[in-house]
Amino acid sequence: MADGQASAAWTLDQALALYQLPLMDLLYRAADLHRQHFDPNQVQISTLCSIKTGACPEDCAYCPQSARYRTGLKAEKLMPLDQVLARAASAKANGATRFCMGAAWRSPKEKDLAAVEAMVRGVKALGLEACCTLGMLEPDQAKRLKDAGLDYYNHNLDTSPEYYGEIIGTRVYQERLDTLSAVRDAGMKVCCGGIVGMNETRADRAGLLVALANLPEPPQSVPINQLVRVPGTPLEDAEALDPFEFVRTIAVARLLMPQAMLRLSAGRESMNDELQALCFLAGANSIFYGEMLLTTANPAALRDRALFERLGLQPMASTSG
Ligand code: SAM
Ligand code: DTB
Ligand code: SF4
Repeated sequence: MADGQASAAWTLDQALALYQLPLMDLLYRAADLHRQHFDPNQVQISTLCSIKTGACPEDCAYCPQSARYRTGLKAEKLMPLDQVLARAASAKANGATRFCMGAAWRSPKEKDLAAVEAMVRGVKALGLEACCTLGMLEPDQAKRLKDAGLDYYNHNLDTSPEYYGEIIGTRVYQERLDTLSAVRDAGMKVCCGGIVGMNETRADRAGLLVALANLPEPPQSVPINQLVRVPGTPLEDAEALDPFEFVRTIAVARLLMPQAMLRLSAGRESMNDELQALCFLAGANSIFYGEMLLTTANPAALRDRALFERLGLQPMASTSG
């Protein structure tokens, strides 16, 4: 560990034992630990922008942007700089503190990276935190993004090492770990999480959380996505996850990674306010805000504002984590 205090690695059995607790005990423990590290009434707000949409060569079974599946998505070229910055300005005006730019690439090409560097500089000049998710990165590419001012890089493990091969065939788990090392070594904050609701077992969900918690440093930001079942993708008919199992996943993530920002990511559109409130109680403290995720719907800003009002939640000013 960076502070010299070796912390024991989490085991799958430990994570599964937490999952198996009575829900009230699990929630109580997660909420208690959450309060030791965060103000439980503050939620960080990020807005997503798809800077390059669709026609992706990868085969991720959940993804509407893969060129291999007929999802009816219209592919678009890289968004011009002025349009990206107009989106960022509007995200800021609506209360977001972080602007996350996503591109449907396996990895960025040279000319793409130069364009993204300019976007990062522009977003930073607006006074926003900047995050990118562009696929795999080489160490020199990570350094360039860091030099441009990028705060966070999002690259997910997506699922357990054991289940991974059922979901993605075009890149292996180790390549994901290598990208995360490049991001960490460049001095950027790591945003890394996964997806649940892909017909995986509880052991896979626990395995994902253990893999995240046991990275050389736990990620500063952990997005937990519930699969958005997009027609045309191989997972369009995946079995819906029990909402309490989703809440358990948030709680176990909080217990394994006490200091991480834990983001309630994709899937909120299909969650009611009561379920989201339970997720905040279990330790979620970050959301994507704005009508769209990358290509699918997110709750309307008006609905989220009403939710914050109902729950007495405040948007977080800015974060260090
Ligand atoms: N192409 C880059 C990559 O895969 O690293 C960046 C963009 S990719 C869309 C970012 C993440 O979005 C994926 O790793 C996955 O976790 C999430 N995602 C994509 N489609 C999703 C879906 N249908 N439901 C939930 N999460 C999804
Ligand atoms: C993450 O873990 N979830 C976000 C963000 N990182 C880039 C993306 C969710 C995408 C959901 C499907 C879509 O809208 O295309
Ligand atoms: Fe491409 Fe990323 Fe979608 Fe995989 S998740 S198909 S890499 S856009």
